[in-house]
Amino acid sequence: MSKARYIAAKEAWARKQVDRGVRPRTEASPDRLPPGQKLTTNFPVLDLGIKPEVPLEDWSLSIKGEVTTPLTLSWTDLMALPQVEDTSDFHCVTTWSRFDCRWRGVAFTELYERVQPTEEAKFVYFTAYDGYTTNVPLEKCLDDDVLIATYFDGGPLSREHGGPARVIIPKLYAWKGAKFVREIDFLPTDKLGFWEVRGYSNRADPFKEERYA
Ligand SMILES: Nc1nc2c(c(=O)[nH]1)N[C@H]1C(S)=C(S)[C@@H](COP(=O)(O)O)O[C@H]1N2
Ligand SMILES: [Mo]
Repeated sequence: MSKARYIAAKEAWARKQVDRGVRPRTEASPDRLPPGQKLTTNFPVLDLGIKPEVPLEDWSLSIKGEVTTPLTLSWTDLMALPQVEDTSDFHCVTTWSRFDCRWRGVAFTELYERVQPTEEAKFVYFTAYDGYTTNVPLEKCLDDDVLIATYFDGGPLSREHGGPARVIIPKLYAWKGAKFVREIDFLPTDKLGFWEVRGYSNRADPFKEERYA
C-alpha cells in the first residue's frame, strides 16, 4: 500500500471512530484503570464491620494539631462552608475500581485555609467514629479532588459508605479515605494508621501498585 493510501485509510478509520461517538468512560482503559485492578459498576462496602450511627446533632469534626486556629465543626457549620462537587475514580486495594463516583462536600483545602497549619505540619492523621485511622502526607491532601464528602451520586452519603461524612482522596487507594470521619490531626512527623501498621503501603499510589509495604 502506498503511503498516501495508507494515510487515507487511517484517516477514514479515525473518522469512523468519531462517528461511533465517545466511548463511555466506564470502559476499562489501560490509562485509567490502575494495574491489577478490575472494573466494577456496583459499590462494595469495606470497613471494620462497625458502622457507627452518629446523629447529625451529635456529629462533629475536629481539626487540630499543628494549626494556628483549631476548629470543631458541627454538622451545621460544615454545611455552611462552600460545597464543591467532584467526579472521581475509586480504587480499592482488594483489586476493584469504580469509575465516576460523584461526590459532593467540602474541599480539604477549604478546611486547610481555615485552620492555617503551621510550618511544622507535614502529615495528616485521620480518625473515624469506628476507631479507624489512616495517615497521609499533607501534600497529597492538597489536590482539589480531596473532599470531606457528604453526598454521593446526588443523595446524602449512606452510613454503609461512611456517612454522614467521609474523606475521599481519589489519587490514593481507598483505605486512605476515612469513612465516618471524626478528627483531622496535622502532625509534624508521620504516624501510621490502622492498615499501615498492619503492613499496607504508606504511599498507596494505585498506578504504582503500592499495595503492601
Ligand atoms: N472509618 C473507616 N474508614 C474506612 C475503612 C474502615 O474500616 N473504617 N475502610 C477503608 C477501606 S479498606 C476501603 S476500601 C474503603 C471502602 O469504602 P466503601 O465501603 O465505601 O467502599 O473505606 C476505607 N475507609
Ligand atoms: Mo480497602
